[in-house]
Amino acid sequence: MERVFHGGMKPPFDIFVNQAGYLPYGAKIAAFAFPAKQFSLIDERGQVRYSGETTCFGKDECSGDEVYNADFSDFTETGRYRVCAEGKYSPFFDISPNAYRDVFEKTEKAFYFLRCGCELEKQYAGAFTHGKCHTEKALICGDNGEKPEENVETAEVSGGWHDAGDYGRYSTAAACTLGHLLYAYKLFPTAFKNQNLNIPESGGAMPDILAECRYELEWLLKMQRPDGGVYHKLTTAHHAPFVMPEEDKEQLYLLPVSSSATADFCAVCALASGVYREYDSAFSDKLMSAAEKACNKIIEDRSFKGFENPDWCGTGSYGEWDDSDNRFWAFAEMFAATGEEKYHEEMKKALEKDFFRVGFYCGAVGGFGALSYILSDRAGKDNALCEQLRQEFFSAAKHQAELSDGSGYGAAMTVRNYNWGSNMCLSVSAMTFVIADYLKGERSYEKYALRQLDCLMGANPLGISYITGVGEFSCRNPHYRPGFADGIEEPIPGMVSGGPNKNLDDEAARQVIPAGTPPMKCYADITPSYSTNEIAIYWNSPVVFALAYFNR
Ligand code: 9MR
Ligand code: ZN
Repeated sequence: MERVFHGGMKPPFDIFVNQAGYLPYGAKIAAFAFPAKQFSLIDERGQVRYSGETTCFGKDECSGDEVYNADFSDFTETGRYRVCAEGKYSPFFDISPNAYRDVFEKTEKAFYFLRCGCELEKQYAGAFTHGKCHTEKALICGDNGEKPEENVETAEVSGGWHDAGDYGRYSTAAACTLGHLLYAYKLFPTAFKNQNLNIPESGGAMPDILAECRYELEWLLKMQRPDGGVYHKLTTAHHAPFVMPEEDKEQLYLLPVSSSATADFCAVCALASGVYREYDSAFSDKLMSAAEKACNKIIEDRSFKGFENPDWCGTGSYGEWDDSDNRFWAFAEMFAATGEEKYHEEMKKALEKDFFRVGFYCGAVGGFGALSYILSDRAGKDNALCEQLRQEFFSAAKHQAELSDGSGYGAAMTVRNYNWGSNMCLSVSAMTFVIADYLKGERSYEKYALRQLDCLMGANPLGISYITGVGEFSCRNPHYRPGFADGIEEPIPGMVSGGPNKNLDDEAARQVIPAGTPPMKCYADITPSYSTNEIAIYWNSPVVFALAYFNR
């Protein structure tokens, strides 16, 4: 029987902790919503190993809870413990330097499970096998999204990762995900060296994470038209029913080129070209010439081309209303990759527009551009501009730290942020804290990054770990098609659920979550609740980024 849990129900534990555990020298703060003055840490033999006083946080706006915190940061002994107060308990968790190893590997391996266009074999996928899927050719739509006739031009575009709970493949979502993962590798390469994710490429010279990203890049390269433009997405006309991917035999379509997709493609190919050079120079060259072609396209044609679904298509649209951030990222990466002044000039021109310069979202990719520019060592770099961008990261981190301090659960979130995919907001905050510390060479925001991860992995008002297979009480019924169709009770491990969404954008959530439930509890661990419990590649990738920092 499926175990159902949702906002409005009583969590199985009353004290909420990071169920993956804590690092010996990191911050360790549990939270709960009942009054208690004292708390203790108990080991597996029932021995009290630490006692302390709680602090009353008071009323927490996003959860509606009167929150108490138990801070045991100064307890550093490795072991397995739970927190106890007033006869109530947390789940067991580890204090260990390796507390985040397993979740790091699981969230990375999740991408393998989303591979499209190949069979997932038992030796790598365990029980979660599937047949080769979505390999038939796609029909190319008209430039304005006109539905093509059955016998028009087709293209071979197999491969890549399924985007999310659906089987679509979307260029901007792919680029954003690859941005998170490739920057994680660039900044913290030691976290990824010598990993064995048990994927078909494991054991090769290339780190597994790069082999996995390459699988997506090889597909993304196919999304480029001969003129350099990049198709916005590749999907069927409507989302498939809940069948295994190989059973989804509907016609695939390539939907029109967008300038956002073309710019993001340019950016991520230029970035990847540098990352892969030491492992495969031919692949690196191929990426660079694709990036150049896309770049010429966005220089030649400066008109903004967003994307809107034509009326015959009901899959995700990933609409964008402006492409300045995408262009900024593209030109910043091209400048970093080539040192050519013309890209530098274009980058500065893109910066004249007003956009969020430190974003790491699919619709706001400025942060990648800023990071690229700050990290590049090209002659001619404008140091004042560079410093400005660094300061933007610091002020974003400062602002988010204030938000975190204003939350009983340490979440750098406001009520406004609890929308579809709110866990991305949480984990992008963790990224921002990590980047601020990285750029400063300090450890001032580390504890805030940890609190975002805590919140994601169980130290939240529902006491649930939003990562499948991580922790004693984690989500079990995320919205993704094989999760239902494979007939296996356990979910694929390492999948990050979208998380609480105050707007309850689906009927299933509205049915089970009581009206008036506070934003941070608007979550339903039931398969049909796509707006609170779907998975997506770009909800996993910022988590991988933050975890890379703590596993480096
Ligand atoms: O995250 C997107 C959310 O903000 C939108 O409201 C929603 C409806 O258009 O779409 C979400 O994105 C989905 C995409 O369209 C298709 N793949 C799954 C994405 C995550 O739910
Ligand atoms: Zn597929």
